Amino acid sequence: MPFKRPLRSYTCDDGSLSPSDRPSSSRRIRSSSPRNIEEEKPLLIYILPAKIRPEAMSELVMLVEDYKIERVTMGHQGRGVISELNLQLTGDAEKANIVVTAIHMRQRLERHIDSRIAKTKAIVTPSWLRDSLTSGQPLPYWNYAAVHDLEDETLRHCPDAGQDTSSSSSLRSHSQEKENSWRTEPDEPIEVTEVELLSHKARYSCLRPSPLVCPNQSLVEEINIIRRSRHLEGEERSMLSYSRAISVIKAYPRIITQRDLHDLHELPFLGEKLYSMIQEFVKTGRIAEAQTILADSRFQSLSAFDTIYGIGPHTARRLYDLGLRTLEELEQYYEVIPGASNEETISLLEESTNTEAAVEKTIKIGLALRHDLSHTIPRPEVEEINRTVMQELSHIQKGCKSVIAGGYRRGKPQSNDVDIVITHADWELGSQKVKGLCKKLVQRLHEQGLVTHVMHISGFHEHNALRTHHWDSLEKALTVFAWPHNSSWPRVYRRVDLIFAAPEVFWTAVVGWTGSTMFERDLRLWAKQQKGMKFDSSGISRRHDSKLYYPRTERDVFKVLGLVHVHPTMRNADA
Ligand code: DCP
Ligand code: MG
Repeated sequence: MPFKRPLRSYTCDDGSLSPSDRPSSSRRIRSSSPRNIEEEKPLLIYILPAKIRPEAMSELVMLVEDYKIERVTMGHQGRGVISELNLQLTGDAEKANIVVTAIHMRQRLERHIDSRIAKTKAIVTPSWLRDSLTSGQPLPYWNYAAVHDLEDETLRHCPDAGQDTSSSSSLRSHSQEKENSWRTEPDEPIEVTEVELLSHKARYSCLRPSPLVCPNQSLVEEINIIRRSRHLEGEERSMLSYSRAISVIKAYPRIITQRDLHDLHELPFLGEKLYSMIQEFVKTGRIAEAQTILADSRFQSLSAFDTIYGIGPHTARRLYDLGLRTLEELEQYYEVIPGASNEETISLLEESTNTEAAVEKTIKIGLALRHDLSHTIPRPEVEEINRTVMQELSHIQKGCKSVIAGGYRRGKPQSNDVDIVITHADWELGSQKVKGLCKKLVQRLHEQGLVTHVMHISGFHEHNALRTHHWDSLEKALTVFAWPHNSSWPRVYRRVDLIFAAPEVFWTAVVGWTGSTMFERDLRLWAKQQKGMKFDSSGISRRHDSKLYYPRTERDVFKVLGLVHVHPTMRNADA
């Protein structure tokens, strides 16, 4: 959990920062070479508070302080080998070797730090600090330069102590660093000017701003009941009409009242039926059809079955037709003991098939773990799962990067699962380096007791410009994760998806896995109908000659598709 404390309490007389009290640390110090810690000069870190939320600021400070305490304790207890990462916080930017900042614009930075001083420092993102602390060494700066205009200066200050993320341990040539520098920092602020370029009247949801909670959220939720019912009954066309209507209402900028009803005719996808439902809702606060559906026992059973991982509407209806009505009856039918899943997992490391036996195995796991899997995951735990997974991955392959995609990236306070998109930082060689990593990582996480089940695992297939289905072709594993018994997190089973992408399709993978589902559907449709292109998580290509595009940033993905960049938190085009 981030620590909420006033930052003043960290400031000492000499301008350095130190905490007034010290929470127990759960971080691991990586050992490297023996050294006398007393003789060492620390790297001085200045964390610029501007644009960093107070909770995040406190968390960063605590991470450094925890790390320092553990490191010193190890040294004094004569445990011999200690980490080479020796950091000291300072409250004085001028004294610092490294400035950690969430600011990306030079002019903005210079409002806080004099330009002559800024030029003499390495200016890096908060991720550099987190990742260096996780790996126990000062990482090279090339993926972490915070301010593009000061990148040259930052790279000049790169510590050669940092272990190279490629096969060589020395620093790469400057031009190569520049070539390889692309950001994985997802915490960009919302650009108001970009939001203004979007329109709630647009036909594609990738051209509309869709916040997580919209002014008409209760109307959206009422319509969503009808949408879900159509989905459960296999009425896909009707379901899509409701999904489209929901996505249009999500972007409507104010509460719909009697006076607004007329304006709704200007919006796409709101036919007569939807219009009268909205009218009814505005008048009564309810939609009768939605209330009838909610009270329907068939809907209740199908909805309950559909919550189980591995059971889709088709299977739910088949089970209902067999006379099953409740989840307890399902447990008996599948001979599952709640909370205990002894299904063998490691055999699932073989590429997944859709055989009846494989599907049944998945359902049994989903059913056995349903109580845990129905609990949503708070953001700090999502972040900690990502950090843990990446730490384990660093034992197999150095230099990998990840972005947490899915609902988390769209700003959801609680997620149903964790979607982690992973690549290698080396633009040239990264694609070779990530090949086959998915299985190795899952194997390692399984050996460490962190992954208990593998629901699905699949290898890489080439992006195909003519392929019609949209399930991507990236290496991925859909797993069940659980913290060890001695962890500070409760041992609740969590669904974690691990998606591996080569550097050249990393940002398409991130966009593809950020969602929401309707936003993705419209991105694909926009690419096809308006641009003659094919978009999916595994790449962007031009249909007529299969030319492939390799965007280096998320903004580039939107640029290639001829779209204004939509901030992740404005991509909530589903209920
Ligand atoms: N996605 C997609 N098509 C798929 C699978 C995923 O477009 N076949 C995209 C859209 C989703 C995102 O990936 O928003 C992640 O999928 P999740 O099922 O994890 O959904 P969310 O992360 O959006 O929400 P949550 O996990 O909280 O339910
Ligand atoms: Mg998710």
